[in-house]
Amino acid sequence: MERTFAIVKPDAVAAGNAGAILHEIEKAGFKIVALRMTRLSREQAAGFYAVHKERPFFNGLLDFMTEGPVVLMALEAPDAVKAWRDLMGATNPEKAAEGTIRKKFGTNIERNATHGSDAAETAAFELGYFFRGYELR
Ligand code: FUP
Repeated sequence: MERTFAIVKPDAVAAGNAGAILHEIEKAGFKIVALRMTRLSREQAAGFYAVHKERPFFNGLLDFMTEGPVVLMALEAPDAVKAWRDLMGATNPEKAAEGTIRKKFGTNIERNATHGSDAAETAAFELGYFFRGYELR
């Protein structure tokens, strides 16, 4: 078993798609280990996306990620990091495969409905960034 970190981003929550996305996650066989709805501060979002701080899209990404509530989740499944990224589809919804979450619920490369850790080490950092140890037992 492996764990990964997922976010239902502000676009998807505002559009009323959080429930449908959680349903897709459960249908695909993930166990939702921890879940919290919150609105990120700019500081929280900047820390989370620190690897992108030199990128031209960084400020726009922070505007977007703080514009409304998000749903934060710890997901568990065999090979969870890859399985969740496969279910989400490509970063750009226009390039995402049919049937993927970003294809169904995303709008463009920024407003792409969900986040998923890109590696096991990233998942460990991201889970620890948003959840307390006792929430991940
Ligand atoms: P992903 O791992 O699929 O979430 O994609 P990246 O780590 O490359 O990018 C992280 C987030 O930055 C994306 F979800 C959306 C945002 N982004 C942009 O807004 N513009 C870009 O050109 C690339 C990424």
